[in-house]
Amino acid sequence: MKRVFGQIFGVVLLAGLFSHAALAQTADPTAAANAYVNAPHNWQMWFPEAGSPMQEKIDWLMKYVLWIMAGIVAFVGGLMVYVMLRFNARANKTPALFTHNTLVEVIWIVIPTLLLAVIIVPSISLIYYEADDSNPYMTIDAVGHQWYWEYKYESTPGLDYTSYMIPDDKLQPGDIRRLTVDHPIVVPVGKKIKFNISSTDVLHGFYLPSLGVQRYAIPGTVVTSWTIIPKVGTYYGECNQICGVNHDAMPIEIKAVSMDDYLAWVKVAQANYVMNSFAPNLLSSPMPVNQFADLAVVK
Ligand SMILES: [Cu+2]
Repeated sequence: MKRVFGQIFGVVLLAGLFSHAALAQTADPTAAANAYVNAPHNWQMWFPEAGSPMQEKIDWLMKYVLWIMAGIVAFVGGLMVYVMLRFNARANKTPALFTHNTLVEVIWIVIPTLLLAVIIVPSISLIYYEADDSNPYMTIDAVGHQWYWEYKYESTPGLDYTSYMIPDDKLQPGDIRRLTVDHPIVVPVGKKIKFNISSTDVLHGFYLPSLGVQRYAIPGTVVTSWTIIPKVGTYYGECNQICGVNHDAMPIEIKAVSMDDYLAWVKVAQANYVMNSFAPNLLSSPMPVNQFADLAVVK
């Protein structure tokens, strides 16, 4: 009897393993990214958790300047209270008549200058760090449309698709209202990703707060930014330029996955939703890369 049970158990176990293997083959390659979700939450009081080295540096600079500012506010506030109590008319029946004090004047010029110097050095180095989009592993064109995003993978010919927000009545369990999209950006973890940001109609904003990316999407020109995402997960952003009536309906969802999952996703994406457009005629028009080039020649 025990042997029969053992055989049945073995068969069930094997069947389970095979069905799991079959499932794994058809599963969404980006599913692992759902384990860690970096999205805004209720009563959030601070920046989102940094998801990239750029946002870590921005976080650091923000706190560094905040502490300097808090020190200045405390010092100046305390000084004002002291002056009001110590040097008011009631406490000084016969006022002093001097108008200058060289030492005090030197101090109130030198100390603020030093403060500006200790702020400007890390600020400028961060600006240079942000601007350095050289040697990316891959480049993605992010094109703003009224009102959705289009993503084009320059390294993967033909991989060019649209990304629409999931409307409230179509949300699935686990989706985030006003942030989850039908086709997110998918990138490999730990690789430098460059974004070429543009627009086909009006000003949009390519804004990924947890990655430290914020750039205008401007019709007729290309603005670049970049990111490295070290941790597998899903990150969210939004268009943050008022771009029309559905401005709130063009969020950005970006999934960072392992290189294997990324390559598997590229195959799935190429097969399933290359140019998955709801508005094919809009997308088939070529992007105006530099519509003002002729003007430059006239000048
Ligand atoms: Cu927009």
